[in-house]
Amino acid sequence: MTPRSQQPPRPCDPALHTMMVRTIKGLAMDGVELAKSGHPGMPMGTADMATALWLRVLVHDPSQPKWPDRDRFVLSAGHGSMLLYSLLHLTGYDLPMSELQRFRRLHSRTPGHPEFGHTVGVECTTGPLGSGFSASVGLAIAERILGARFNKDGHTIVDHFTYGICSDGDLMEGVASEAASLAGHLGLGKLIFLYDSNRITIDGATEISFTEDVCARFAAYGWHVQRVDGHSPEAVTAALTDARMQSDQPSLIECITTIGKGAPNKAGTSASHGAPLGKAEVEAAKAAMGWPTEPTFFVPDQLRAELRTQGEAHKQRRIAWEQAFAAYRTAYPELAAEFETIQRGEVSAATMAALPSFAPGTPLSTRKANQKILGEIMRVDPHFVGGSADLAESNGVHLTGLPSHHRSVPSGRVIHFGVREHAMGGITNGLVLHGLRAFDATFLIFSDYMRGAIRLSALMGLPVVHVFSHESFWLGEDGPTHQPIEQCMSLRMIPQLDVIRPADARETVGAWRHALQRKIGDGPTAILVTRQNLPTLAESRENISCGAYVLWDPPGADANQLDGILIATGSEVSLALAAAQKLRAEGRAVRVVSMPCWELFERSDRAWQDKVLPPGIDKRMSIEAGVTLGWQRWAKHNFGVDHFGASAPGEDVAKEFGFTVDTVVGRWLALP
Ligand SMILES: Cc1ncc(C[n+]2csc(CCOP(=O)(O)OP(=O)(O)O)c2C)c(N)n1
Ligand SMILES: [Mg+2]
Repeated sequence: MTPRSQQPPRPCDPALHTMMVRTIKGLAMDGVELAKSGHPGMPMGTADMATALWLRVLVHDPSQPKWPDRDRFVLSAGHGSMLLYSLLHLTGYDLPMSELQRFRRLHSRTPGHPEFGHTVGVECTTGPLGSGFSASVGLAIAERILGARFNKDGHTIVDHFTYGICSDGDLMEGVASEAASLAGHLGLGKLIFLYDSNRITIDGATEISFTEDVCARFAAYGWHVQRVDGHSPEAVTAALTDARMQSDQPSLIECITTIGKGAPNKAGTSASHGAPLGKAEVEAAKAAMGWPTEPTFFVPDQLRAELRTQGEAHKQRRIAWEQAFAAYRTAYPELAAEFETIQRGEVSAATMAALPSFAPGTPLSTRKANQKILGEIMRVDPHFVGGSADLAESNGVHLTGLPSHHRSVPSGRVIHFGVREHAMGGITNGLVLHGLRAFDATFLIFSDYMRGAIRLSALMGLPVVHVFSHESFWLGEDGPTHQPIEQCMSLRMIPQLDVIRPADARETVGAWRHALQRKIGDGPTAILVTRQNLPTLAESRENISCGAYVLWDPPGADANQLDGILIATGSEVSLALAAAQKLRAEGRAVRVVSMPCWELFERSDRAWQDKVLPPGIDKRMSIEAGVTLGWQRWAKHNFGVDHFGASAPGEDVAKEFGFTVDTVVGRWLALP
């Protein structure tokens, strides 16, 4: 098969192009009008470039939306969702007209911004500007890693492009700049962005806030850049052809456009950005392009017929790939089976079996435990990829002996994200959207820098693993700028994200076991690991699927006669244990509950919850080196840190803040 980069653009009758552009404009105007909200300007301004891409270049099969070797298309400017919904509908995805007519309505498949997993053909949730751009970089890296692993002489199984459309707002965002910088460094030749350069944002013309030379900036990042008339199908197609031939540089095609093109009074102004055009303007726009006012949502029969024919050609191309894959299966049965495992989104049994065990006794930081676990996973699982934002050693994700991803090492699965936390999160989302399993890593404090991406990993239900080290003031000398106080609790507030703060090496194994078991649709896992050593406890568990468990009961004490319960997480579990043992010596029977993961405990059944925290025992104290806000859910009394940290050795800070056995014992004894 000719490499996709060499395949010429498909021929297209200019009249058909024009008809499709007008149809998209009509659908966008009518959809927004009916919904009484939405963004008509972007779809109208980009209908030309999108039509050129979808009619002439994009390789996909709407009848098999999950075909592994399809080109990916990401609408980073997610507010222009009616563009994507129109394209999906017209080209034959399972998105009927009735759904376009329910744009932005409750339970429709056409939400305000495109949502992955909700609408067929949507490759990535977009809307927060810049995020789709960064995820696209992840998709392109994944394609390169998979190509390096699976393609063999005479058998090209993975060979597709990642295309996107981004807007002024996308390219103003830091996350896109970070991601573009890394994409340029990596030389991702199969990543191509069309930039809708309409020089309009919500507040007006970009001259009020965005006047740099974007092409020069991207050229400096190492991108191949072109500037074309975004309303010329020939110019856009030629630029796409040129871009596809740049095998060692990602491409930005700045398309000069007019927002709301076709709206006689509102085109070229921010008035067309984010509100219905209004009946009169829609009628005038339709009249100007020779379009009927009624019926609304008009699609010419001829366009439908043409697109059906094209759909058939797409299908044939996909079938040819299936045949190539069948030959591949004969030649490389093991690799073919592996490829299919990835498509199913499964983690192999071999990977689960590779998780190490830790014997009680030797003190070990949980980041070091993490390093050992991750090393084993990466060694046995060729689909596991990831890296850190310049903190590999510190985060416990430094993996010796594994090559780093680089333009000259496309098979490398260790990614050096550089100091780019937000893009790291977005790129990792893209890697997982492509079917790989992926982790990223930084200090917990900098999870704030990547929160937008973490939230999207949760919203998309992606089983990303976020490794966060240096997870409390115990990190010590770096001081309050680096000591997380509110981060752990604030991550717990994100739905679908499971936050695990393991007590020791054994619970860290449990954290990974859980993270690996999550699938697309379930959501991400954040694993919070320590800088400092912790005792590896004989009482802890390697299976934490219940979220919390009784770590220790005073020997001989009747469960119904307990004085109370200490509930702790992470590094405070061993502290709570020592305090409870001391209290026992003073005649108090205090249970210790380790609660590494709130979310899992909440999802466990009621009987288990009551067993761990019997409703009759309400003298409970939580201990966690972070804010206490929220702990009232589990314990009447709460011990934590409700102020910023301090720069000093960790032990000294702990003493200052009262995280010592004696202080905890004293606090317990002082409880009412
Ligand atoms: C991170 C983020 N900040 C703010 C917004 C709100 N917002 C939506 S579109 C937009 C800017 C619109 O300008 P542009 O991206 O050029 O799109 P156009 O108006 O040209 O369609 C803004 C600020 C957002 N979606 N995401
Ligand atoms: Mg704009």
